[in-house]
Amino acid sequence: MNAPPGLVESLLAGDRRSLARAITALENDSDNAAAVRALLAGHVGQAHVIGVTGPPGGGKSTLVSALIGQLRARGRTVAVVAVDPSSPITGGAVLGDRIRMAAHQADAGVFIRSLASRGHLGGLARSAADVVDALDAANFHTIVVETVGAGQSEVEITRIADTRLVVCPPGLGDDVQAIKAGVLEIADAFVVSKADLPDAQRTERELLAMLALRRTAGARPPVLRTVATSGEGLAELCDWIERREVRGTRCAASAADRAARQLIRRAIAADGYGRHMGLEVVAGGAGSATVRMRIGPQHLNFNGRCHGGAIFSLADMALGLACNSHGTIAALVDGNISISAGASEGEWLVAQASEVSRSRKLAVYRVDVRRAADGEHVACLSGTVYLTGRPVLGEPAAGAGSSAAPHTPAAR
Ligand SMILES: Nc1nc2c(ncn2[C@@H]2O[C@H](COP(=O)(O)OP(=O)(O)OP(=O)(O)O)[C@@H](O)[C@H]2O)c(=O)[nH]1
Ligand SMILES: [Mg+2]
Repeated sequence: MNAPPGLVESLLAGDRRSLARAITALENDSDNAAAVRALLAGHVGQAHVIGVTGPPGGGKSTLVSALIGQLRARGRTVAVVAVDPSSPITGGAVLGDRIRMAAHQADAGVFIRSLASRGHLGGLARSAADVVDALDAANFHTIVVETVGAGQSEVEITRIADTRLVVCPPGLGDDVQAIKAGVLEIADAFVVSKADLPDAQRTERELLAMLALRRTAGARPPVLRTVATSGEGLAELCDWIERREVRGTRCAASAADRAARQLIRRAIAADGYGRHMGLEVVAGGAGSATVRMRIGPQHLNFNGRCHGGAIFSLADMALGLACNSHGTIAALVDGNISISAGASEGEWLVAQASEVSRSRKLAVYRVDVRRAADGEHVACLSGTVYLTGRPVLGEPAAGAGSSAAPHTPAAR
């Protein structure tokens, strides 16, 4: 089933209601979830995803709320997903989180969403991953995923994070053995929360001792102390988080995609024809590109409709960026366009190009052009390109640690 028309486009453009609708579709795994998932796939890998896990009542939500304040003060946008496998949607913990974080609700740079149990945990981990993708595509800089507990189930969920924080409140019992081995292995940092409580020092000592035994010096994560209620230690935690800046590690092939995205951005900026036509890149990756165009008077034919040549230009630009995104010049040897619907002035058209096949010398691409407002299919361009092997405008290939280069559609 298709995604609701325009939903993903408006999510990408920053519309919060569309984001909330997309998340609901993903969470419920509704009929159009697969289509939404597919449309989001090309737009992820930019956010820094931080998993926060630890025992119930350990101070996670208070910490996350304080962290939001710190990150906002540093100009970051923040989204939070509170995952609670144990309580139903009306359960106290989830409700409590929302109230606690309510102070941030009015801030447009903050988005908070709770995910509650829908049966088995695998499903929950899956929907948490989907929701994180939606928030990533909606352009949040930092996404925090809060999970309750400290067992294998949380390890599953925090797999989607780039950075994993394990919260250890004082007084976990006799010692910190409650922090299970699996969690110890995945932690990038430990946070001794509620450090104003008397047992905090002992908890920190025990953690350090356990880490000295269980992890080699090079891989030993730091142990930080915070008092979330007063803000103590938050700046240090935030500094540590910002120093990491690991992103996109949860996305397969993200390094190639990131390089391709950079190349595409630079290529379109240097493309005179694209600028003249008002073409804008929405997203890109290795072998894919999404380009949009708002139909203006200059795009109209004598019947007052969008000129076929303008539609071809849009599709051609998406194809050109996608096939050059690997960093080597690709020359179009055969292209066919079929136009199935018209478009009028003021409407946005979106062209999505993807790689169908690729061999050493040839690659095949398909571009779908749709009307953004209702998702109506407008045109399909299929093209075969010859891979010259030469770097795009003389620069080394992307992915080989290179920078990108401009190209013109004709040079493809
Ligand atoms: N003394 C002290 N209490 C704190 C601190 N941070 C949180 N708390 C208290 O600890 C309790 C639990 O805090 P939460 O932030 O809800 O803990 P949580 O880990 O999110 O709890 P669940 O989501 O229910 O597992 C609350 O009563 C907080 O007020 C702190 O830094 N110092
Ligand atoms: Mg909580």
